[in-house]
Amino acid sequence: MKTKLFLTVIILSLVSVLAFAGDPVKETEFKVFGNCGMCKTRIEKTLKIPEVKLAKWDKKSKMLKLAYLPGKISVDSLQQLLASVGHDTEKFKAADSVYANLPPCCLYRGGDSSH
Ligand SMILES: [Cu+2]
Repeated sequence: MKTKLFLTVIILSLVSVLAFAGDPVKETEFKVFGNCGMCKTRIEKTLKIPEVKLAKWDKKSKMLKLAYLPGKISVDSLQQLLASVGHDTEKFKAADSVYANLPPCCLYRGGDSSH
């Protein structure tokens, strides 16, 4: 009786440890609009969070390569995070007020500015 309870406890704790250790890392990539090396730094710095294991943005292709924990954060949240620091994605646009505060070299929208 006692042994059975003990075994159950062991099994349950093993299961939870495995579930934790097995938190899967998923790789993905999506487009993030930006211009220069400063954009790269900003984009990659913004994603220095525990839920993201790797973030690499390519200036030429504008593609962001990501390794993240889908159990902890969604791609939408990550894209919203980037929009919140001024970088459009195909799904989320940065607020004009945030975009306007970027350094001139980072203004990637070109042509559609109102000044
Ligand atoms: Cu820039």
